[in-house]
Amino acid sequence: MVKTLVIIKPDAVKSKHIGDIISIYENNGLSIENMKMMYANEELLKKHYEEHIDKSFYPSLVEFMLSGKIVVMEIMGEDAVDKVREINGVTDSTKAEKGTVRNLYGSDIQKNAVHGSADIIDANRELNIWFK
Ligand code: IDP
Ligand code: MG
Repeated sequence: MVKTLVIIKPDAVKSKHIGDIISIYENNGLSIENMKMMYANEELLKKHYEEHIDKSFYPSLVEFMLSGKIVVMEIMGEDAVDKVREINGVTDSTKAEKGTVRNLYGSDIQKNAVHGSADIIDANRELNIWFK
């Protein structure tokens, strides 16, 4: 059993798909271990997205992530990190495989409905940021 971090982003919260998205994880055998709804802030986002700080899309990404409430979840299960990434689909919603969360509820490469940790090291790092 491993743990991973999922964030339901402001686009999917605004479009009222929190329940739909949580159901997809649960129906795939994953468990919601902890969950909270909140506004992000620049300090948390800077830590969370540290690998992207120098990218050209970073300011716009921060603006998007601050544009509404988010739902932050600790999700547990066998192979949960990779399973969530598979369920979420690729970063660009327009290229995400049919039936994935990003295909169903995302709009583009930025407004892509959900975040899922990249690997186990990142999952632990991110869980410590959002649930410390
Ligand atoms: P991931 O969320 O699939 O792991 P990352 O490359 O880690 O994708 O990027 C983090 C987030 O930054 C993405 O989920 C997306 O919201 C945003 N993003 C990534 N690449 C771009 C881009 O080229 N333009 C605008 N936003 C981007
Ligand atoms: Mg990433």
